[in-house]
Amino acid sequence: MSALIVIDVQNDFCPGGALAVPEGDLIIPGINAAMDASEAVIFTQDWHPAHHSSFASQHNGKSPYETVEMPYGTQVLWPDHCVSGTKGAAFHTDLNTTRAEMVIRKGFRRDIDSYSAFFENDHRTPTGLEGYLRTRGITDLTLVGLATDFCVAYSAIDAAKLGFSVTVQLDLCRAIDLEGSLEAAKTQMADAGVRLV
Ligand code: VGL
Ligand code: ZN
Repeated sequence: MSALIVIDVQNDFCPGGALAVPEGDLIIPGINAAMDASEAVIFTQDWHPAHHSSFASQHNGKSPYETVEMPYGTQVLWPDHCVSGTKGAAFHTDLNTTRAEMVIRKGFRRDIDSYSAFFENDHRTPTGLEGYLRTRGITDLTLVGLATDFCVAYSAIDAAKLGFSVTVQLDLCRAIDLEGSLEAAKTQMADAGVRLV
């Protein structure tokens, strides 16, 4: 069984949002169409408490897009975004949510970020999505959404490592692209056995 996984199509990642991904809204009509043709549909939602440790505002003297060392490794600092319950964290109103059978929220622990839909950034703390997919008998995943080089790539690589058959549909994704991060992410996904189409 296959599933479409729609990653983080939220107001804050679309133009006008706090961490806008260029053209982030342009992929929405295509994602809506892809849902019609999918067996199962699962959404992810970036969902941070106020004062999340990935926010530059929580680190003295740091600006967005600088990095800090966290116990789990290097962390890029972001503008405050996707604070749980706010309009910025809501799905974009153009996104058709009627087919979403499961919404997996991530990044809700203050001290650890979570790009991947499967594991937090320590690569160990599970979100529960793996168990959900396995108990439903879902083996084949197509990932679309935002941002190609962060949440989509981390999710795709973890899914491939877990043994799922993974496709990323690049025309239905858009990237943040910090210092070549898009090209690096594509290489890492390909190396992990992710099919890029
Ligand atoms: C994301 C940065 C911070 C993403 C989430 O959805 O790609 N990027 N939080
Ligand atoms: Zn985030």
